[in-house]
Amino acid sequence: MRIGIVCYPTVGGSGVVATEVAIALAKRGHDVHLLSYDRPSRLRRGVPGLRFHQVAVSAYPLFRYPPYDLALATRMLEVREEARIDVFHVHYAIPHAVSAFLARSMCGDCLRFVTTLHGTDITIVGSDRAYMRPTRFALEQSDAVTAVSRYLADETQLVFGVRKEVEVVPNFVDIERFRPTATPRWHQRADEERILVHVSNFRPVKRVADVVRAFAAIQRQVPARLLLVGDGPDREHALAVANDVGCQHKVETLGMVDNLEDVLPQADLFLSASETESFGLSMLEAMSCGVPCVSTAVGGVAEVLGDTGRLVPFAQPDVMAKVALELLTDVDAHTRLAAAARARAVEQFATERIVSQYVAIYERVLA
Ligand code: GMT
Repeated sequence: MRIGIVCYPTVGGSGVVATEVAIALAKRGHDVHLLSYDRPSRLRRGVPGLRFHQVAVSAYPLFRYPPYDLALATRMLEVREEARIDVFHVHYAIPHAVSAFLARSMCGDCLRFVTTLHGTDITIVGSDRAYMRPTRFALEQSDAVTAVSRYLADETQLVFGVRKEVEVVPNFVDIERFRPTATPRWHQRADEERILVHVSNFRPVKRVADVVRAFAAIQRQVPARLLLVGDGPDREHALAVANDVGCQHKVETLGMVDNLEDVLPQADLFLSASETESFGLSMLEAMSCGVPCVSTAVGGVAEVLGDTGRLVPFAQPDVMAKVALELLTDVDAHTRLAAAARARAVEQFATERIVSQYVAIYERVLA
């Protein structure tokens, strides 16, 4: 098939998933075209069968808000004509699904599109009334709509009242790239230092300060270090909290890293304190490396972790610390959970298994 993938190029979340879908499809021999306003961070150069098309938006002085959605619709049509695209797969509804609908209307119903919902396009942005009606309309016009968890599919029906079926196609992980290494666990090291890790885009919804507060309580009980991976608006706040609670010397900020697969296996535990999380891709990547997760019980996280992690109430870092300490002081329980996390990632969320579900949807839409 000739497939167009549309996404945001940002680190984390929908852009990562869309890029990995594009790479996996190209590896299967499909002709894949990726459209975005910048080259996605996970797009390694030179993937055979995969071409990147930049969407350029002109910034005339008159435009306080350059109309990206129009530029994208035009680019989709251009790429469709040039590469004879069979089907577009747009990741993140706003504005991508609306642009796809516009492109289809402009060419007299010449293209099919599948929309994948990732989370904040429904849970936060979607409930902003300014975006509500066009998003609902574009979802209903999509040839198929998928969501990355049952939670998000249900939320979409609830918030938007869409009549269309929302199919669940979970996110996936490259189990060869994200795999356990021979790095010794804390109980095999002389210093017994527990390594905790948090990966996110440091947006307020991630509540990174709660991760730091939980860590502060943990490191008062056992030797520990916290690795903060990623960057975003709340980074300074999280570091200020580390200062306030006196654990700043145990917190290491790694910023954006290209080699997450080398960092995650070093950790003994992953902490996530999000207010909402439709899936939690970084947690799946940690699981695949054999790293158990302790997360707030929000959104679709339970669907990802199953019984291989621990869920704690939202905004209660002390409870998170207590649960984390139980695992970080019980070698048997930790070893069992680490193995179960890896097994679940391999059995339920391996790339091939999930990408096949997308291919089946493209085929159905084109039939
Ligand atoms: O909030 C983010 O981290 C970014 C956002 C996105 O769409 O780029 O992430 C959402 O999509 C990810 C990939 O499907 C999910 O793993 C995240 O759970 C989801 N974020 C939220 O629901 C807050």
